[in-house]
Amino acid sequence: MLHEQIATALNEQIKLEAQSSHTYLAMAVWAETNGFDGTATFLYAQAEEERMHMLKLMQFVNERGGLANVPALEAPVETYDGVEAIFRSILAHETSVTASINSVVDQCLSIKDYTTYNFMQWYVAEQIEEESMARMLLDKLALAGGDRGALYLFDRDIVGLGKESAN
Ligand code: OFO
Repeated sequence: MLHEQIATALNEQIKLEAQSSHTYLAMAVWAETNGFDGTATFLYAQAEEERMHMLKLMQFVNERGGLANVPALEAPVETYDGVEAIFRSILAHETSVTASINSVVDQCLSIKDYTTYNFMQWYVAEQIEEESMARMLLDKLALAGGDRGALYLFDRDIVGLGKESAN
């Protein structure tokens, strides 16, 4: 049976993953309607991935005798100053998701819930990947320096990265 404190922490994480999916979806819509079709494809795939992160947590909570909450979500930001602004926002967001996951892991250790601790290691590894992907894309955008031709290539090349990360 899931400890109440852990059930609460996991439900908060479920909400955060759902909010992430929602946020990526709004970013994808912005990209698609502003001529960045490759970036939109990448972001739609990220939105799906975040939904999968949410579902995996929900199933774990339910399987361990808890009750997964289907969360109410906040309306995401819908307008962005450009692709770089999107990836800056993604990095800040993913950094906060990592902090939240670390907090769940801390709580698991403090109450000796080693099963959830083990389960959460998948999320710990996933966050390393998500943060490093955002940093790598920001580095590429910094190199592009706002040049239209370079941005065109960025938008073309990001499609493959989205497929790689959607596992
Ligand atoms: Fe679920 O990893 Fe991003 O938020």
